[in-house]
Amino acid sequence: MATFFEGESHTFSEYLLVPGYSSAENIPANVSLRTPLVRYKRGEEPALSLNIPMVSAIMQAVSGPKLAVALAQEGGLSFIYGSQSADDEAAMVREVKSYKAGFVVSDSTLTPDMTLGQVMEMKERTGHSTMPVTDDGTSHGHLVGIVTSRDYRPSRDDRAKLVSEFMTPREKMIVAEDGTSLKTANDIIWDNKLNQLPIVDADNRLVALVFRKDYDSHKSRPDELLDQHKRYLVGAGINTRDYAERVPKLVDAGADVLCIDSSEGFSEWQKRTLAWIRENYGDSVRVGAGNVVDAEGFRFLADCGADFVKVGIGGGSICITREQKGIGRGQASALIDVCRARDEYYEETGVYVPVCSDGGIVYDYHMTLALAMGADFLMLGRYFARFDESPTRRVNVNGSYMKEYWGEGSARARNWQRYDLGGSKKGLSFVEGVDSYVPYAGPLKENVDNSLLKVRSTMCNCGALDLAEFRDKAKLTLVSATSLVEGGAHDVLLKDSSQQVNFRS
Ligand code: RVP
Repeated sequence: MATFFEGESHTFSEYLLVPGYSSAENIPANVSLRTPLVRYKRGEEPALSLNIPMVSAIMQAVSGPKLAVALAQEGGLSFIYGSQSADDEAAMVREVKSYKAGFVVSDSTLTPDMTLGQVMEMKERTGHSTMPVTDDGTSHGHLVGIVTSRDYRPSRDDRAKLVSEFMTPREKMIVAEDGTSLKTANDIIWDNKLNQLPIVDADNRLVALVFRKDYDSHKSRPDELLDQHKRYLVGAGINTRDYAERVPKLVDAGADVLCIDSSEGFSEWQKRTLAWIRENYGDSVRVGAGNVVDAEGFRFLADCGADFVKVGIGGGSICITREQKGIGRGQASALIDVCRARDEYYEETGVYVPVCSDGGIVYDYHMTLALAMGADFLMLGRYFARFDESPTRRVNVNGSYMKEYWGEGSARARNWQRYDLGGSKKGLSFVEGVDSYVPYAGPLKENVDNSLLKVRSTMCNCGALDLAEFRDKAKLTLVSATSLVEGGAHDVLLKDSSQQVNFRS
């Protein structure tokens, strides 16, 4: 006879927090969101912690170097996607580790023979109006000029006009040499009333741009997540197939933590992967595993040596695993079960193995609920895909800006290793994810600040000043389908019709 879990499996929207006593101390500014990233023994400090409980999903449409930098600046961490060659993934890790705050590698570079029409299309796609011009159109080509929105008039100029006709040519530009400090670069910007300063090497190759508007923001980043050499922390996804080739390359590139990226982690393949890493690197390489949805799966991976365990099957916004295969579990029930197992494991062994809630976060309050239910940190895909820094295109769909977002199990990503169950057959036999659009939401920083302010504020309502205290004090209640209606605006005619759009954010 099969095992039947008691009760239904629930998701975040079916729960609410009941406030506790808040003292005068309980103000958002006093709340710490610092949280362990990897396992540690009782009485010891974890080798790696996050300053905010957010990591970005191991997905092509989410975690590239740009998002990794932006998130580390806020105190979180990205896992660079593994569904690319090991060399390409390692190059992305290197890009994050070599990033110098304030020096931006151009993602909107032109060639002199491009047209104004192409300039406008690139501006629409990237949202950037400052575009250096290089001989080969790459971000490190020989610098020949620069285009800003002051160089053309979209309403009057011919869209066939060439960049070489309206750019500011190199000889009229002020640039600085590679090696210039951020402080000096900013002095040059101020002294010459510039908006940006290109940095070039001795061979006149473009290295980076320094922007005037970035200066202030670089001065105030209290939570940024840095290693001992003051470089940003970054993670990387691996799979259970090519780890012997991939892991050394990622470690060599400087990845701070790895994570086995799999839709279902309660398997011999994960055990073998973890064992191989321990044999070859001991504890010097940190690696998370998953995904699981119950206590049994958690204990298996914890015993195999996983540094953290990821929870969630089928709850991702782009995921159709439950429909395709009939496996999974409501994210809240899975998380509660696994967090209980983590606490029991800690009691028994004195080893704390952090739990990551992966997928299914739609509203900001879902983050708060997941943390209250016991998650040490959250992995988010859809949330980050909406921001400027995600690697996908921004497109206009019926008058609204959208970003593309596709699942790793979609035909587009072709990440068969994530869904692989061994055997000689390689490739996706059926899809477990979709290709979609999500509403564009602007810069990461503003959104993360806003979401976490809500988390902090709710923690204060529950009388908690850190995440461990929050877990202990949280009181949660299931809500009925009828009271869900009561929770939104109801029985009024909204004046602002935009509040009635169906997209949830
Ligand atoms: P969400 O944040 O709800 O968009 O979910 C992101 C998560 O969905 C990922 O971290 C991953 O676990 C899962 N995923 C990624 N691709 C797919 C798929 O194609 N089925 N699912």
